[in-house]
This record gives sequence, C-alpha cells and structure tokens, in this order.
Amino acid sequence: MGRSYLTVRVLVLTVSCLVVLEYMSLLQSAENADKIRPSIFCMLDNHGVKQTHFLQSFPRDYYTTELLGADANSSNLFLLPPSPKVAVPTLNVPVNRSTLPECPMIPPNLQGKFNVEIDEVPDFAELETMFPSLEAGGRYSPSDCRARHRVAIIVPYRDREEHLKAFLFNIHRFLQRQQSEYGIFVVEQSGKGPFNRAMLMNVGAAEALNQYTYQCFIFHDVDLMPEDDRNLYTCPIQPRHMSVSIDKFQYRLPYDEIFGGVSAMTVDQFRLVNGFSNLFWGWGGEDDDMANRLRLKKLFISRYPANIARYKMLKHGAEKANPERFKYLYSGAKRISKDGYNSLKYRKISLELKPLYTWILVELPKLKP
Ligand code: NGS
Repeated sequence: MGRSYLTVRVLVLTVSCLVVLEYMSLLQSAENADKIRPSIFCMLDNHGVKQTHFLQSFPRDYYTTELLGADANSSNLFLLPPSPKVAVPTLNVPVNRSTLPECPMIPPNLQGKFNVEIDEVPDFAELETMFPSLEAGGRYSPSDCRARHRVAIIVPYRDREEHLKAFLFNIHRFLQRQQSEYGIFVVEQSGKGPFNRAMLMNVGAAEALNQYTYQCFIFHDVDLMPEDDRNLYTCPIQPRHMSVSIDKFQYRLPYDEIFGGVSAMTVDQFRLVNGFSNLFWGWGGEDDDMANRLRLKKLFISRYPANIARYKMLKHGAEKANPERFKYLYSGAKRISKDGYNSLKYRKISLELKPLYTWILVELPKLKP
C-alpha cells in the first residue's frame, strides 16, 4: 500500500514537472518569436537565400479587375439627392508613379512589435502637421517606390473622437513603414438610432471606389490598434481576418469563424459575396453573416500568425446588442443575392477630404428584408 502510494506520488510529481517545463518552453518560444527580426513568411530559393514574402509573391495582375471603379456613377447608391451644402472635393490626381521601381517584397523599415501610443496622443491640429507626406483625404503613396497594393482602409464611425485621434496617430506611421499605398475613409452614421456597422462598410467601399482604383478594402474598427508592423495591410489572396489576437481576449481568437474587428477583402471577393448585409442594426452578428457569405461562395478565412496579428483595444462602454441578429443570421443564405452591396442605399450628407482622412457623413435608411 505504502509503496504504491509512493509510486503514484512520484508519477504525479514527474507529470507536473513535465507540464511546467512544457509551459515554460512555450512561453520562451512565444517571447523569442516577438524578438526575431521582422522577416517571417519568407520563402527560400534553391540556395537557401530569402527571396520573397509569401503573402506578396503573387503577381500584381492577381488583384486587377476591369470592374474596379465601376461604382463611380452607380445611381442606385443614393436614396435621396445629396444635400445642397455638400462641399465638392477637389481630388488630387495621384502622381504617376509608374516609372518608380516596385517597392521591395519585405518593407525594409519594419520594427516588428512596437509600443502603441494611446495615452499621449497629440490633438488634431498637431497631428495634421505630423504627416507632411499625406495627400488630402489621408491618402499616401511611398515617394521612392511603387507600392504593391492599393488599399482602402474603411472605418465605420460615430461619436468616438478620442479613439479616432489615437487610431490616426498610430495607423499612419504603421502603414507608412509598410510602404503601403492607402487611403483612410471614416464613414460616419448620422443621427442617434442603432448603429449599422455593416452598412457603413458597404458605403465606405462604394465611396472609396468612387475616388480611386483601390484593389482591396481593410474594414477596421476605430478602437483597434495593431501592435506589430509585420501584420502587413496588403490585399489578401483569400479574405483575411486580421485582428487575430486582441488584448481584451487575452490575445486568443474567441472562435474560429470570427471575422469582426479588422478584416481584409479584395474588391472582387467583396463583389462576389455582394458585400455586407444591410439589415444588422445594433451590435453583433454582421461579421458572422459575412463569414457565412464567404463560406457560401467557397472563400475561406485566412489569418496571419497570432503572435503578429496582435491588437490593443481601446476601452469603451458596451453597445446595445441587436435582438434580431440571430434571425437574420439564420436566413442569411436566402438573402445573399438581394441584400448587400447591390441593394445599398444611403444619403450622403457630406464628404470632406480632411488632411488625415476622407470623412463621409451619411444617413442610412432602413431597408426592407
Ligand atoms: C459575437 C458576435 C460578433 C462579434 C463577436 C466579438 O458573439 O458579431 O461576438 O465581439 N456575434 C453575435 O452576436 C451573433 S466583441 O467582443 O469583439 O465586440 O464580433
């Protein structure tokens, strides 16, 4: 009896030691992964020399489409004529950069993990002086090379000025280090009714394509700050869920199909699934509906590794959940062809090319299911 009791204790002790050792080695490797130079995803050529960035190794033509920009004069996008007070923006024609060499596969000035600044964010006036290379509307192209992708960052927005300031302060520096060609579109919902995040993203897509031949969209919550610039904001081969690990969720993915927070889609992928549903008013479900659309159209959700696709979430109060979200989620498959980008209607109250972003204020109508 005494002997077997001793054996059990020794066994338990040994197993516990092994568990502790495994845990420590996991911690160590996660820590080291954050310290390595930002060169992951590299593919090796035959001589073992680093050649290309895996996610950027597709030819430029991969993202081109003759449909790009086709929305510019689409008439069904406006429910009512725009208000007469709308300032007509004078768009800067992008500088012809075709003679510049293509930017390197791996941006040379990445820092990897960096400190997100949220406590000491300058005010808007000062911020506007900090990014002299921005064009009106918060547009940017690297000056010494031709960016590989043209990316529209779409930010659904209402009543979060502090968050917007912190977002702009962090995101411009982040994207410029990535040598990205981008524009920032802040799409604001007017009024005080329930927020419709998905519809605002549809509006952002339409308005971004009105302005320029973007190749893809990154739909971005204003309260999420990327923490690692290896998280490249490029056009994805398959739709990419970007906010994989968020501090609020202890840097763990809450569930496999999540597509909220920050996500990237090419223009073609977005069109294939008919954009987002317009029917989700209030918090929750619209991103799950998009995940269902992707699955229905045989696309899949891709992700960068969790130690890179890390985000800090700014604090805010809880929004009111949409009691109808499950009803619309269950009937999503039936509606995909008629509820979405092709049925979008909105009234554009204002469009302004601000120094740091393009601001679009819209009134959203309740559309019939
Ligand atoms: C799910 C919501 C998603 C949401 C996710 C994370 O429950 O829309 O939580 O939300 N789905 C439904 O409600 C059906 S978060 O905590 O990040 O705000 O994106």
